Amino acid sequence: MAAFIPDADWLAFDPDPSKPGYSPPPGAVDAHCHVFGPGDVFPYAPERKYTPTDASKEQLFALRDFLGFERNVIVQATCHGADNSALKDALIAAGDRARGVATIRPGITPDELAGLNRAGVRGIRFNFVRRLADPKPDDYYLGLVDMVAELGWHIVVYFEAPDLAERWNLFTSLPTAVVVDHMGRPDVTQPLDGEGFTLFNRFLSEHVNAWCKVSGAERLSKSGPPDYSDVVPFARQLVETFPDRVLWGTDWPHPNMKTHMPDDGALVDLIPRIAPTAELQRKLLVDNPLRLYW
Ligand code: 0GY
Repeated sequence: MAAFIPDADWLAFDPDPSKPGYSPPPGAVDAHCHVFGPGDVFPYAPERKYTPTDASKEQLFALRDFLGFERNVIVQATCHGADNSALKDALIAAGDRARGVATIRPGITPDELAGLNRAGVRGIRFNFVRRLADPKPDDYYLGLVDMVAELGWHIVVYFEAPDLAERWNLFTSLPTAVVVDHMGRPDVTQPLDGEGFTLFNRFLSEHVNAWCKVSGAERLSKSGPPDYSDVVPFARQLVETFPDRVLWGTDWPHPNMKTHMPDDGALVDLIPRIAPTAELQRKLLVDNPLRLYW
């Protein structure tokens, strides 16, 4: 019997996605995905805000192969808090085919950091999304930055669009590369040149250490699957304007989806719509993630 019961409204990932029509180039990286548990081996954190269905490393690696990717960047999920054991286990099993982004707290020792580094961790994540984590004052985050910079790691930030203005000073003072999840979660019902997305573009254009993941179509879309047509112009604009600082990921196993569970094959088929040339696709899927993570 499973050690944890998933939330009553939890949507489990699609166990049988379609084969994408689009074939990623050799060396392609799925640069945003997670593992959950399994909870009987790697228990979920007591302070978690959700309890998911288990999503194992074996299932992630099978999806990677099925979709035509060679590598993964596995991001510590908030349901595991700052216990990175499941992440480390997946990274070690994947060998050179995965890198990781951890969650750390003040008081972490140099030995623990070195262990994460050996396993393949190359960054940490600050999560400002209130339904997932309790955001802290800027000083909390700044207290963790030096250790990370010394290791040559970078910082991933996950926030809702309104947080960008509020945390501007923090986000623009980080000394490492800064990678923004899911395009900073734009409101895709607004025009491309609306206030929020304009500010996000300004963040990227004024700060050459800023990167973004053009992922999360299934979360941001109001028009819905399988085309996610309303998200495409936002992602494409970022890919075309900042071709050397964009990453793409499936976001498998799609935590906290409430409207539907995406078909991962359909998500892969978005890639040529947001990165229309072979060169843009190679940068997005191969060159950029390899530069940052390998
Ligand atoms: C994502 C998004 C979500 C969850 C997490 O770490 C997490 O729990 O990132 C979300 O619910 O929006 O990118 O994985």
